[in-house]
Parts: sequence; structure tokens; C-alpha cells
Amino acid sequence: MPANLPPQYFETEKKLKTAKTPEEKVSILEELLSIVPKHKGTEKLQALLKTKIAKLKSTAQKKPTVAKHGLSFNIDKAGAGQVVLIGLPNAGKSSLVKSLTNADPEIGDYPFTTRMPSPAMMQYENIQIQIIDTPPITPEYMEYWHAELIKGADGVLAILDLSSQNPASGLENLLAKLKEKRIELIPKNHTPSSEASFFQKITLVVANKADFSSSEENLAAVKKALHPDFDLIPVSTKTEDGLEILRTKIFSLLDVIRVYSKIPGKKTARTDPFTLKKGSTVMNLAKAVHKDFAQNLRFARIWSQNKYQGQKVNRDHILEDEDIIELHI
Ligand SMILES: Nc1nc2c(ncn2[C@@H]2O[C@H](COP(=O)(O)OP(=O)(O)OP(=O)(O)O)[C@@H](O)[C@H]2O)c(=O)[nH]1
Ligand SMILES: [Mg+2]
Repeated sequence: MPANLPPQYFETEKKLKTAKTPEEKVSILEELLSIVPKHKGTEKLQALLKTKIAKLKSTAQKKPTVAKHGLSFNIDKAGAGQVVLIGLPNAGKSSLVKSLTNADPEIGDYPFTTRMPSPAMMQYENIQIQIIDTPPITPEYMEYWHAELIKGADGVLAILDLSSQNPASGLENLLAKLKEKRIELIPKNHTPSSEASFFQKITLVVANKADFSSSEENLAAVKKALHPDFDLIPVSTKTEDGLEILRTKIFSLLDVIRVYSKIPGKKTARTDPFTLKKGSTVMNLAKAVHKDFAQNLRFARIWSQNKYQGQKVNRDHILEDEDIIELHI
């Protein structure tokens, strides 16, 4: 059935070419959707517009804002997840942020170079992950908002300095200070317990400055002091060793999957995924795409790396990273 679109549609469509921000594009696409006559011949077009709107809304990287309310900082989440970097002074937190993102934080060989939390975006393959640089934590010093920031994050990177005299005791100091604030760092494969009296946060331990001659000995001492389930990743921002592994580990810390929504009859470029929590179903994707899909979903077709090539699955089907899904209403 032909779509029979009114001329007003094509006039409005032209504006898309000059739209600069995702917000502008969303508002033009919504206008287009309202113009499209609602009948069988325009179903595909309506679905296409709705998917574009949903993607723009989900991936629009809101410029992270740091709002200071009195003594508290509130950083809006952006991208596929929010990870907070913590550690003793001079561990190399800001250096790591500089290596992993496009940000250019102040770096110095003296303590307390960083005074304020500062968000930046790390590209990981086709998604972005928010990384927050923070001021140092010391046995004497940790502000209230710092604990709140950690509690609200999706994961923590605890940065140790392998060039320091005793990084294993540095780690103990850090953990003790966090305990005072009722925060407990736990390995990724431990399930946070709802009964724990502490706020449990999944954490990667990053041993920085692995380029130092004393680093191997120190790394072995840290390994001994740490619960064996923790991921301990040696890196050097100077030589860049370990940084690629670290990026992958940060992605897997977040426990998210990337799923592509396919328009019937069209090819799917693996560029603009929806990111969902591991264990999400076809229905969770439908909700993320548009409420119409969630309400009227009949079935879906699935393509995956090795297993599926367009088979029909129902709404409870559990998705995996890199699945392509065609939603049918
Ligand atoms: N050799 C070596 N030096 C490093 C490495 N990473 C950071 N540094 C140095 O360590 C010092 C501290 O780095 P920063 O990134 O400012 O450390 P920070 O943890 O952000 O420090 P604060 O903001 O004070 O808490 C600087 O002189 C860096 O050049 C590394 O991998 N190897
Ligand atoms: Mg710093």
C-alpha cells in the first residue's frame, strides 16, 4: 500500500539536514511522526521514525553537568554506565582519565592536584562510558559528597600506585576509610547482598605505574592482600601497557549488553546500539525503543553472532551482547 505522504512531510524532512543537536533532530522527527497518516502503508515508516527518536534519546550524550548544591555534587549519568575513579593522592587517577578519554585534567606530582569531581566519556568500541575523576581519599580526608558519588555510581575503579613504598597498605587505608563511610568494595562476581550493613560497590582494582622497577614485587604484595576474586589490572599511563585490557574490563564491570533494533526489510549497521542490563529480554528492548512496541509487541526475530539467523522468539527471550532484534507489532 502506498504511503501517500503529504507535501508538508517532505518540507519538514528537509529541516533534518540542518539540525545540529540531537534534541533538534528529535523534535523534527516527532513532528514528522505526527504528520504521517496512520494506515497500513505507513507502518514501516512510523516504526523507522520511532526507532530513530528512541535511539537519539538514548544515545544523546547529555553534556555532563556538575551541579554543586552546597557541599554535594550531583553528576548526571551519561552513556552506558558511570564509573568512579578513587584512590590515594598521586596514584594516577587523573592520568588514567586522560589516557582513557578526551579530557585533559590537571596532573601533578603533588597530592590534591584534583579538587573537584569531573566527568569525561570513554569510547569503548561503539558505546561511551562515563568516567569520573575525583580528588584523593586519605585516612584523614574524605568529604561527604565523595561517598555519595561512589554510592550512586554503577562501578568503582580503585587506583593503586605501584611506585609507592607499600601499595598493599595503601589499599588497606583506602578500604578502611571507605568502611568509615559504610562503603564496601566487592569483586564483580560477588552479588551485592541486600542484607549487608554496608553499601556494596562492584570494583576493579587498577595497579598503576607498572613501569616502575619495584612494580612486580609490589603487585605481588597487593595480590596477596586482596580477596582473590578481585580483578587486579596492572597498567601504566606512561607506557600505555594494560590500557586496552582495562577498557574491556570496565565494559564488563558494567554488566551491560549492546542490542541493535532492526527495521523489517532494512540492513542493520552495528553502530548505534541500545545498552541494556545483562539478562534483559526482548520486552525490555521493546520498552527502550518505544512504548508502542512494548504495548503491542507480537513477536520478534533475532540474529546473533553464532546462533540465530532471523528465528522467531517471544517477549521473554533473554538477549545477549551484539544481538540484532526485529520487533513486530
Ligand atoms: N612513571 C609513571 N608516572 C605516572 C603514571 N601515571 C601517573 N604518573 C605520575 O604520577 C603523578 C600523579 O599523577 P596524577 O594523575 O595527577 O595523580 P592523581 O591520582 O590524579 O593525584 P591527585 O589528584 O592528587 O589525587 C604525576 O606526576 C604523573 O605524571 C605512570 O603510569 N607511570
Ligand atoms: Mg588527580
